[in-house]
Amino acid sequence: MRGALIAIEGLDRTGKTTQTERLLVKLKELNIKHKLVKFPKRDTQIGNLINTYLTEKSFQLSDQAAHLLFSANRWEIIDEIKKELQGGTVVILDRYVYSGVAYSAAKGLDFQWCLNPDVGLPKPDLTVFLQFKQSENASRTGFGDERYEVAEFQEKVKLLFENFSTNSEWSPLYVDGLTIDQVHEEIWSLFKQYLEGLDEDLQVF
Ligand code: NYM
Ligand code: MG
Repeated sequence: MRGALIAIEGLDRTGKTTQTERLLVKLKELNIKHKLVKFPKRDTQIGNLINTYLTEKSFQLSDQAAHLLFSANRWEIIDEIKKELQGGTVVILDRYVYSGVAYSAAKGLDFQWCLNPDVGLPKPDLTVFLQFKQSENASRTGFGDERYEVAEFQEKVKLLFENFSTNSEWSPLYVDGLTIDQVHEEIWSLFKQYLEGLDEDLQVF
């Protein structure tokens, strides 16, 4: 049995990080082996560059080069993730390939071109996509000042994410009007069937 690979996806400010933290607490309580990986993973050399790109508007990089850095940031840690899965650990991803494609394609890059560098990465067994039914997101306060944290751009990203909604592992979760606890309960109800681990091999993008 291998561990499940679970991704939490969504636009900025939809509560991904809060929810992944809640999941970790629960998994700890239940004594289930788990590992969280947050992408971009900013504490590697590639991740450092990405962090500079996101936080310093003066750091100039072509959209293509930035895109490839985000993908490289996944590839540089994927063997470690696979090893954890083989050892029976549940791996939770806070953003993954879907963010990679949606944010770059929203800038006008070709969708398939955006997916290509990630082809071969393992597909999650479950992807929970946090979203707002209303485009309430656009008017939400609390955007930081990183690159991309602009309402109009987020609307474009949202449309691009919709391309994945036909994937079999894709589970949209509307968070409008729900409390943090309620969202957690919803995620948990999707999540719990994967806790025992899986026999089938990982699929790949
Ligand atoms: N982002 C994230 C991308 O543009 N491509 C990617 O492959 C990934 C993983 O990074 N606005 C963007 C989306 C976010 C930004 O992520 C930082 P976070 O989760 O806010 O730290
Ligand atoms: Mg963010």
